[in-house]
Amino acid sequence: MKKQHQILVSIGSNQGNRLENLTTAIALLHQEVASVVKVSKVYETPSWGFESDAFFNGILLLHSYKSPQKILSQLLRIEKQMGRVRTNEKGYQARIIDLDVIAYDEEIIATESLQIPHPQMQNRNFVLFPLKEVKGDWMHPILKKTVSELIENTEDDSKCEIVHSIHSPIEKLGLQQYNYIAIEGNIGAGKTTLATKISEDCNAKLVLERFADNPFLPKFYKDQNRYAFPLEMSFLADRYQQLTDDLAQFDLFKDFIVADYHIFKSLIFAKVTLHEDEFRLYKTMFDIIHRETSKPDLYIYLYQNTERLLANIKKRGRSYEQEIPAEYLEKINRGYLDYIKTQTDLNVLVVDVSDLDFVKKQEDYVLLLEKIKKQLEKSKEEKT
Ligand code: PH2
Ligand code: MG
Ligand code: MG
Repeated sequence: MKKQHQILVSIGSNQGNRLENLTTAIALLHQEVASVVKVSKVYETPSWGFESDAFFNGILLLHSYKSPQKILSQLLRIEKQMGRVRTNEKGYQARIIDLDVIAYDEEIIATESLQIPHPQMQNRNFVLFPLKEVKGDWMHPILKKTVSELIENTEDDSKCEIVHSIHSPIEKLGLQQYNYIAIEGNIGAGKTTLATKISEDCNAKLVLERFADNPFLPKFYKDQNRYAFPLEMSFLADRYQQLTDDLAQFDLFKDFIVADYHIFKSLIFAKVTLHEDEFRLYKTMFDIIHRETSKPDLYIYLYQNTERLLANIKKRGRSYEQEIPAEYLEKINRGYLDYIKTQTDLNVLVVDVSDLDFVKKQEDYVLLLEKIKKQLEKSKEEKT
């Protein structure tokens, strides 16, 4: 999967309740445009380049798959939505909100409607100071200078003082206080996509199943009777090894772990694919092994209707998956739901994602994050 783009946006206001204008814009951006991952402190600074009231300024780090043009047009829409009117007068005007794209990864874009990096950024303390906080390692792709070097070299001597601090919508979710979230779901439900996005946005360590390495999988889809048992055993061995390694290896620079599977997946699939006597043997082995693995703080089951599962499988195009029949997917779904019903001390969140698109629609992604937050808080309250 492609990584999301990192977009740096400058935010400013010098009319009305300036702090409220910034927080409103941040909330709207996160809800409708892209994940607002980091927010700098709020700086107060005299109007630069024109006579007007002092500004509140800051820098935001956004994560998104969207193009720079798309981001720009959505920023302009939010400015409008908040009541900004652009006049035909020459020069800068006082404004309740201004949202500018400063950088899009380290790309250079020069079109009539969009210039990236922002052509004035190196001349503005109110951009450089907060930028250093949010992404100090960013390198200007034309000037070939780091943010610190741009600050050393700037001719701007205007005052730029920290006056407030605000948390980013991602920080406000509070996921940092947990250890381990497992995302589950049927084949093609979107587990890996969601786990990857959450890990990027929330600074989590990502644990992905190494499905592609399993030599029995293509054989199994051709001859289930012959290959189900070695397939399930090798999956179990692999998942156990990976989870015990990855969950034990604490990463100092990450806030928690997000995985696109849970060890019990093995048992759920084995129950569907194995004969009864084989399953009994398998279950004995499983019970010995799984005791050693730690339990997630939250187990998310992404429910997706069969039609969309089949469409997703087709779209990702793994050749050996193309013949999977709808009945098989329905059995697996049943297996998951039966398992979930019996888990009284597992913190489970079932989300029907059939009508959601958490990659293309930011609102859908935010909805999912809010559900995750609520479920984690609920279980925390129940424990105390
Ligand atoms: N934006 C401008 C022009 N001048 N001065 C400050 N202090 N802050 C701004 O955001 C700002 C400015 C054009 O967009
Ligand atoms: Mg501007
Ligand atoms: Mg602008």
